Amino acid sequence: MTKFLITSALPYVNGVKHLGNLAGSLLPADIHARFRRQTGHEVLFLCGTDEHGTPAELAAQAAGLPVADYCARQHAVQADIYRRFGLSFDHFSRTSGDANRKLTQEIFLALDAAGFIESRTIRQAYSPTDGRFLPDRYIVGTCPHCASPNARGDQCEACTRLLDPADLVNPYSAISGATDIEFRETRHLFLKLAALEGRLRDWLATRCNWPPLVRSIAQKWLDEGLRDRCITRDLDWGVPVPKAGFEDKVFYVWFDAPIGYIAAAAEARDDWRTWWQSDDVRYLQFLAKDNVPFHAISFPATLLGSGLPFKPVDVIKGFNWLTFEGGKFSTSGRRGLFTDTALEACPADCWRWWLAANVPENSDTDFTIERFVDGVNKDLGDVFGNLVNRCLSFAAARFESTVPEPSEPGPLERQLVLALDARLVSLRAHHEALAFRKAAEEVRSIWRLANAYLSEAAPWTVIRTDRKRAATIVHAGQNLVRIAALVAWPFIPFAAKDVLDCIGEPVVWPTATDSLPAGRRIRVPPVLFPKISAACLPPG
Ligand code: B3M
Ligand code: ZN
Repeated sequence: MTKFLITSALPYVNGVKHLGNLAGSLLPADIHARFRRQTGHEVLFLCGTDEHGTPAELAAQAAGLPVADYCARQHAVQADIYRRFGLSFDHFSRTSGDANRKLTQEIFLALDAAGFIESRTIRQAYSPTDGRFLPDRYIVGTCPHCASPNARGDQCEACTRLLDPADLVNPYSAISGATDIEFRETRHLFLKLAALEGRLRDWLATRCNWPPLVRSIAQKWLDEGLRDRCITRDLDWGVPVPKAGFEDKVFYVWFDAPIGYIAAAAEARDDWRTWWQSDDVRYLQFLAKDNVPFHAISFPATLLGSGLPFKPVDVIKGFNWLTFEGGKFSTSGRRGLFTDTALEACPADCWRWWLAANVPENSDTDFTIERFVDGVNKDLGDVFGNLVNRCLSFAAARFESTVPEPSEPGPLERQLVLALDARLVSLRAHHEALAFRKAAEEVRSIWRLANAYLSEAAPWTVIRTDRKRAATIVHAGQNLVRIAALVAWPFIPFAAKDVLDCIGEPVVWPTATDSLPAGRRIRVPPVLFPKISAACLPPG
């Protein structure tokens, strides 16, 4: 048994997240956490809301609420949505909590003592109209790299490059729209990333098993040379900087947010140090590609430089973008489908299945209502739902709602076990390799295999002449229903659990030869996946 520490990127607290956010970190992390639990491992699965920084302040302002109240409210809204999506976090934390403040300050002090923090005078964007400095998202302009007109002071969303406000062309204030931006001198603290480059390279060299998307982004960063990063901001909301002369500043949100992973563990478990400080834990992070630089470079550098015994990540699984009907999802522009409205339109399992089976793993993937409706109706309705219903209903009608006593298996059953065995081995390998699309494909193949067996063995015909043989087939069919539900469980936990409850089975990892005890009473679930149509879905 290995211990698995699994984290999903912490969604910004502002606003309800869209399906792209779900597909690009939260959902795959949950599927993996479920798979690891199902195969008998100890798992600590953590997430939380990222509550500091300018996104939270700007959204609170727009909502007319004090930022602390706004964050508390939005945290609860997001936590509830994720619960309804079946995301099985062991803890859903908040980066504005005490644990994160203490840990962030402790790690900063250790970095400072080790000589990796430097105070520098910089020129910062200042708006006389607003009477304040404009860090990060408070300033907007044209990206110097890709010419996108909506680049923010900290990062260009279009090309994902990290920016300094001074890089922006034609900058203006996000508060007032004022263009009279000046650059004034002020003192800030920097994390000396350049001085940590050697250590980071050595550490990254031990991570050669990372998926190519993440490795190439990390490598590109290293090859371009690391620039020291300013980790303080002129804001009120955030973790206070524990250093003389900086009392009126807070840490940059990207400094404290990943430390939130450690804080979440500290809040969740008394033995949290064993999760963060021991070698028998495998630590996996799930995140979208724009978050890779922070997780592969700056957060590991922070931990390595601190000299504190926190374990940097073992594997980062990064995702490309999910697009919506040919364009970008946009939270600010409310373009696309959002997690709250999605749940009103269709059960969580439908979204989970489609998004996992089409997860933007090797390239960007386009969500369209048509592809979604078609995929859900086929895979969940025609294949999985149909398998469960026709098999269990037949057993109910002809075998008094019990598991019949089987007789000797025939050639069909022997072939079936061999085929299933191979598929289960490959499914497990895909899960272990974090290959989500392939894992979903394999699940679909197992469902198809089960349906093909039933169609070929045709118990409804056989029973007219040979009840004993029909009993063997129905028994094999019920075993198949069990396996079909068990392999489905990480993907569609609600429906899978309903089916397992009907046949009286717990969640475990199946083998091809497992067999339900004859005589057990079973129930037939209602139609698992009634057909959906585009008409029930919001237009986005
Ligand atoms: N909140 C960005 C995002 O939601 C950021 C992730 C933090 S992970 C420590 O995409
Ligand atoms: Zn750009």
